[in-house]
Amino acid sequence: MTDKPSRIVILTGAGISAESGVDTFRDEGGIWAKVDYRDVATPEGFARNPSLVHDFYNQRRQGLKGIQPNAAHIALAKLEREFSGNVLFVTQNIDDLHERAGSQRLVHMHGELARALCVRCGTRHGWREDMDAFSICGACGSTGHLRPDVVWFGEMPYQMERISAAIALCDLFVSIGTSGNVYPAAGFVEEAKFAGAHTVELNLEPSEGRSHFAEAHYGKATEIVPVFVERILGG
Ligand code: BV8
Repeated sequence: MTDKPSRIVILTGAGISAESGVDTFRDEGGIWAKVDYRDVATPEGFARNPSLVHDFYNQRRQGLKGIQPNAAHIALAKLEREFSGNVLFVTQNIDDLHERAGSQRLVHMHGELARALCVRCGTRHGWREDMDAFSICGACGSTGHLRPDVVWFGEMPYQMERISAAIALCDLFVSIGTSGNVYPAAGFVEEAKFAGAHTVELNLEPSEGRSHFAEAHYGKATEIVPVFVERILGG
């Protein structure tokens, strides 16, 4: 990275929350090693067995109570506060660690664990307790129409136009803690390259998309992300 960037887009995945104690998906012993994503992270799976899906997300939502943001989340929030240019965080994660670390310009492209979506009236609202087929929508009062406000496989991620517009204008694209398996997020690095941005991967190990990045640093997010942020702030 030669000159000081002015517009940064930062994509994060499960790896940035790993050191906070949140399971990743595809590492050894990860979430998809314990449960079939087709059963719990697709609309078809929810239609087939809603209580299995509610249990899957209730467990993960309860887990939010015992975790804290780590040094990587905190460094990114510092970058947003102190950087003179423009930063947008795009996370695939559905935990709330970025916002709890202080990040504000944040897009949860795969939704949020601590929110509910009513399929009857379309309202989205905060939801931190267990959810089941008898949960009542606070907006329309109906029962049995709530689902977790997360984006399942086969569903359109949130705020894609805003994300693509930011990538088209960025001069630095950083990918942190993602295996680069899931689209359209995994394709963002190529959009950034096309826009002429410098592209950087910060991960524990090379991802599926490693060949697309101009620069890469491998190690634990709590170690390499603060160093990278200081380099950007230091100029
Ligand atoms: C869609 C939310 C279209 C719920 C999730 C091509 C183009 C477009 C779509 C597709 C395509 N090819 C295939 C598709 C379909 C599909 C897809 O990508 N499938 C894959 C499996 C091939 N994509 C979709 O279905 C998407 N929707 O395309 O819609 C459309 C168009 C029109 C109209 C309607 C629809 C929706 C995808 C979203 C699915 N939802 N989750 C939930 O969380 O339960 S995906 C799930 O994977 C999570 O969101 C997760 O964030 C995401 C990505 O995983 P990662 O974050 O990367 O986690 P992973 O474990 O894989 O990797 C962790 C990494 O961290 C590792 O590399 C590891 O080394 C590293 N790490 C570990 N520890 C550390 C660390 N790094 C640093 N420090 C550490 N300590």
